[in-house]
Amino acid sequence: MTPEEWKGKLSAIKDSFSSLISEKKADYEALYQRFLGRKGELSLLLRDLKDITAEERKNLGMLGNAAKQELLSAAEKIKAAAAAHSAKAAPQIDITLPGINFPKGSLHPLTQTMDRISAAFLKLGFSLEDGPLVEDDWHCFEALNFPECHPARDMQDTFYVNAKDEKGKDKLLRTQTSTVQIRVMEKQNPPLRVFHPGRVFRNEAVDASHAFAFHQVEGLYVDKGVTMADLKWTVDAFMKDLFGSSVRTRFNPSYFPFVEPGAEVDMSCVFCKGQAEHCPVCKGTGWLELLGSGMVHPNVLRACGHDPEIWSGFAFGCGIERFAMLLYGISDMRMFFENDFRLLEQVR
Ligand code: 2NL
Repeated sequence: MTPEEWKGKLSAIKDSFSSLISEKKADYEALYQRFLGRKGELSLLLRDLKDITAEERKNLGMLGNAAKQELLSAAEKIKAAAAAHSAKAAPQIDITLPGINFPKGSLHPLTQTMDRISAAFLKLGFSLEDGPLVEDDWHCFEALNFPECHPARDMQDTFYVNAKDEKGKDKLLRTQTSTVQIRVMEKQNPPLRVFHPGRVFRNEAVDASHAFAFHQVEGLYVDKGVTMADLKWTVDAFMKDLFGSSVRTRFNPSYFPFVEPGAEVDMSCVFCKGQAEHCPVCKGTGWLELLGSGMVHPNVLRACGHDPEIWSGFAFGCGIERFAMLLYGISDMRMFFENDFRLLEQVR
């Protein structure tokens, strides 16, 4: 190659480089590879100097090296501009900034209370049952030995639904969880030991201790030779499990159509332990009325197809809101349905 040819090639390389670098999408890597890399056009041309005479080589070498510096610095500028552009397009993340907080939810206080009650029943060998909220007259009243004229059957106390049951009677929203116990007794033969926590409905004026929808739990045990002593032991163990082993229980005679005899169960006051004259929870009596209970009425056993001469049983029930109020120190029943975060966050 003559020196003139060599110079011609060099200027052709410089021309094509400068036309490429003026393009908008000029890419550093591509330019470097094509001109300056090991097999780049300029690198190869510099290698060709070896075929040129020594005196010419020095002069051409200077021209070639100057061109190499020129191309390099132009390519570096492209690289820097591209880096600045991509930094703007994808701004750096400041990993020292506090992250977005996803607060952890929690179960509603009533759900937590139901879970605790369920755990207590399960430990005593009762199994969990479920049933419908919309019921018929039979399961809510008739089978439970409610007389036809009982006030609970009145529109004033029970929500009736615009639908008829199989006997042509109006369907209703169940007023107690006993409906599920009846359903279990109808399809299962004793011995049986079941419980059911769930929602019930009553057509009542709402205040601090009344709601039109609330929750109950009820346990039922039917077997041969079940007595009031079994009831007393079971209820006592149940209450000790929930409120601590120092709690005591006492039974007072009471009336429910579905039991005979029936009893209300008081628990010793867990707040003042019977020691405070002005305790706001037990009003200084030392006792809290918490449960209803009794021996299953023979008519109820018969209604479910079981002979009361062979089988006997006990049942007890309570309102879950009242339990939750005691467990968590909640003073107004309406708070359970308001979903105020201040309450929900306190009970975790
Ligand atoms: C209360 C009182 C009670 C029962 C529920 C019951 C169920 C059947 C038969 C007999 Cl199938 N009894 N349940 C018995 C006594 C009381 O609950 O104060 N509940 C909130």
